[in-house]
Amino acid sequence: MENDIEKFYEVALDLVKQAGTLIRDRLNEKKSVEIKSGDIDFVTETDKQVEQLLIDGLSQTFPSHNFIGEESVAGGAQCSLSDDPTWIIDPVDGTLNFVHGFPHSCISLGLFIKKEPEIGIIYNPNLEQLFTAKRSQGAFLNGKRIHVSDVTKLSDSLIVFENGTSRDVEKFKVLRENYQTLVPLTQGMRSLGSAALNMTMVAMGGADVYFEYGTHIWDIAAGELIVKEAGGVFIDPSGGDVDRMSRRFLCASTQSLADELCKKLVQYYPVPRD
Ligand code: LIP
Repeated sequence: MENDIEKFYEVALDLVKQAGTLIRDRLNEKKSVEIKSGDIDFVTETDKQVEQLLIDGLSQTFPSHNFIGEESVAGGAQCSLSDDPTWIIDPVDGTLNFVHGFPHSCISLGLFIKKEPEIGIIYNPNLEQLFTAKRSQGAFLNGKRIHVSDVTKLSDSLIVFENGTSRDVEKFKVLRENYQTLVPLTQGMRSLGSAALNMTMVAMGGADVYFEYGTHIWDIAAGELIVKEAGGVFIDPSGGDVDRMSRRFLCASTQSLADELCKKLVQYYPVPRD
């Protein structure tokens, strides 16, 4: 099994680096943008080409593997996780950033086997940041081991807070209430506009906690393993186990910080689920 994981990882990493050139070379080009689910949920030709490059390359080498890709699902493909090896792909996480030429967008690629994460790769080709993890083997940034911070209290924390792409009135009431609660309780709030890159900030100890309502399984699939392998926690925003299809999660440097935040949050349950 270990040899298989190594082979899966090597093939995937090579494809991610190839696909990354498409994002890097086009960051400052004019882009044709389509609106997906309304508001500011955009998709570009690059999103689709990156996803196709990854699926074609992986299925050629591993024909029995399954896929959950953001743009394939948007095109009507199934979004269901079986026990079989399944690659979960966000081809350009931070698409709005990419459209604007704001260099915080990345490829997020996770491999799940028996519904558990085995490989996580998050690559921002604009800034040459490559975050990787294999289960039980640690988390890395450009080959250097990373670890979450040791922050245990909200009053010592830098928190990541995203508005997301929807402009749903009910969701914004909850966001506004949580924002007003958390600003005075924390040292600062940040937002990169990419769930995957936000998760890598927690994994490398640059931020201490990040939660979001409205993400999809492809936003978080690689980041889950990278945060866990860096020593962090990955839970539901109300505490307890994450339902990966629920479109809500929280990751943090420590359980005590996560627990303190959960107690302060007004909860929101996105529909539909993934
Ligand atoms: C993005 C997420 C981000 C969220 C945005 C958007 P995309 O993914 O990574 O966390 O706040 O609304 O969903 O659409 O750029 O792949």
